[in-house]
Amino acid sequence: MSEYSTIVVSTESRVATIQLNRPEALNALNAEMMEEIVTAAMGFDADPGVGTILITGSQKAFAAGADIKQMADRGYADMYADDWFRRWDDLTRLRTPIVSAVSGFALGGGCELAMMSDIIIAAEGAKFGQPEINLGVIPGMGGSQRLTRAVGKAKAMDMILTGRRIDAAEAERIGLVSRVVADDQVLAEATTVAELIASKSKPSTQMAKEAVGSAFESTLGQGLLFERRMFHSLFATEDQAEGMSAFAQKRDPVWRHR
Ligand code: CO8
Repeated sequence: MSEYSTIVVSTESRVATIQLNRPEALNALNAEMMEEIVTAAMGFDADPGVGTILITGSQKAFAAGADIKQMADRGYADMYADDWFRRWDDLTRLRTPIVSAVSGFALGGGCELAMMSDIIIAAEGAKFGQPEINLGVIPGMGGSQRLTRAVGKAKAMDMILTGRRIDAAEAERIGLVSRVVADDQVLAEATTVAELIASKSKPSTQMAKEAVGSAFESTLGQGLLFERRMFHSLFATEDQAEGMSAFAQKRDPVWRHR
């Protein structure tokens, strides 16, 4: 029996999959699910047999938001005391690349969870939105910050102030998602991407993720220095020597560290 009740996990070909599994609530993210997602992802991050984490939902919903029913009766003191949603910070500190396969609704916390991943592959029918304004609140899992950094002020304000949903085509046009594919291809495409990343040298993929991530956390000067130092440090790895010799010898590299 699975150790989790709100998610289903599996590992194959160095890709660990976390499938959100509360179909009765369109995968609304309650406290238990948040805990399970973060715990599972942290375990995979520490597993040398895992190169990529893949997060997915159902065909109808990636996740329709934080669980409104669980939050409805809470007051300010409860929210502050629990520091509600703080646990998500742990997910964003993982070094393993995270790919999300998004079908159906990715609303509120669902959109924010997708934005915590590194690559979003969307189905043509996917719908993204930050509808919190219609509930008398605002995004609370990073939407005002990550969406604005991803798509800029004009679109972020449009989505967050009006609560308007956007379709996958618009999400790709504004830079929210990496790729859009046919509805029945989303998991296959995301798995292919995840396996490709997992087949590469792990120090390189982890440092690449850290370097791109630092663009969102630092000034340009600090980010450029961080990138350069990471780049230098990769010259301490066998995989740098292997990758560059393989190129010169016109053969595929055989990575030592995956
Ligand atoms: N929370 C709890 N239950 C939900 C949620 C949710 N976010 N979304 C759907 N459900 C439940 C429904 O209540 C329903 O349950 P039941 O059958 O018991 O009535 C079941 O899932 C199926 O949903 P619907 O019948 O509504 O399905 P439809 O296909 O008619 O509609 C929608 C789908 C459009 C996605 C609709 O369910 C909807 O609008 N959901 C809510 C979307 C939303 O507002 N999300 C944002 C939530 S708030 C958030 O994520 C961040 C909060 C930040 C707060 C900051 C605090 C610090």
